Amino acid sequence: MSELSIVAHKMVEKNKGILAADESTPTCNKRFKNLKIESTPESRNFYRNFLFTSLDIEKYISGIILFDETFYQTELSSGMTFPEYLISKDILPGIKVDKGLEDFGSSEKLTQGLDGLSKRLAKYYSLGARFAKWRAVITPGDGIPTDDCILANAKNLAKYAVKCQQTNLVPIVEPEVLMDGSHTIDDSFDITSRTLNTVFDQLQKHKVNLQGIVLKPNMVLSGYNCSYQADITEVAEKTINCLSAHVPAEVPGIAFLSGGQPDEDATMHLNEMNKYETDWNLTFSYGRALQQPALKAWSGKLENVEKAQAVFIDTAKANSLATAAGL
Ligand code: 5MM
Repeated sequence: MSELSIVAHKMVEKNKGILAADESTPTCNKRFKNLKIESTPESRNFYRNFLFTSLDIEKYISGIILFDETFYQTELSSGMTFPEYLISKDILPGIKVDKGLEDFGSSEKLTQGLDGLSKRLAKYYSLGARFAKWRAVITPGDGIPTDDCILANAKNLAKYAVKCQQTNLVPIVEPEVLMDGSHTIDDSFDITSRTLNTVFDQLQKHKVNLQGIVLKPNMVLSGYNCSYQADITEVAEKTINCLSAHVPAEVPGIAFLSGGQPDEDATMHLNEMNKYETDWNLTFSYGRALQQPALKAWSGKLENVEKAQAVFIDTAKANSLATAAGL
């Protein structure tokens, strides 16, 4: 097996999943502000430090996606950089490398970040990163998403994936169909199908080695404002059917994003999907669904850190069990 394939398999290993801790500074500011926590480089370092040093984290977490600022920050008791510290715990360090969203027409988005990407990837690899992440955003709505927007995002994802693999970094390919909106679960199914179809077509056209990627898709859900909310079994069935129709068997694993679902729903959907026989390992790459309970338990107070770490580990453990339908 190639280095890429070995790392990709390790990222989606059974009983483990990925912690998405790659919130950009504006997103982190927003999450902190909701709980009246001051957001400074020091408070963000402190928060990531206590999450990553939670007892037994390595039993449940295979890899952590970092934002550039965090990549250069340090584990506070050893002074090691976070990538060095994670490697010492046998957790793979990853890095978000897209540069965010730009308008595409009046109501859609195109992810940016290809300029200078190869150079940035080589630097991150030399400092310990073993995988990268690029998120494309597809917006359901009136007359959208357009085929043009899906194609433009898929091309950028494929170009990013090629550059990652040239640098021996496993690309997480993240085409996110947003869950906000009043679209039905069948709309979500159709849009996710169109998106995955175009993404894999572009990955194949660009000759991306599919054994050396991890797919990070949305689940197929009812839009949050839709009057009919599909239950856990329907979400699992429709998501599996959608993925089975579009994701080639060579892909080692699928690590879902949580997309703002209630934490327990994200866990139970993953658990239900793992009752199916699939070609790929199914795990999590959650941001909010893994962090929200711990962030709330901490609320910026020193005396709450131990409790917040315990809450984080409970959440990680529940999701680890869900990767084997163990709940
Ligand atoms: C969709 O967001 C990704 C997964 O997080 P959720 O499980 O909460 O949906 C997440 O990795 C996201 O891409 C990062 O937090 C970076 O987001 P921003 O908006 O700061 O680029």
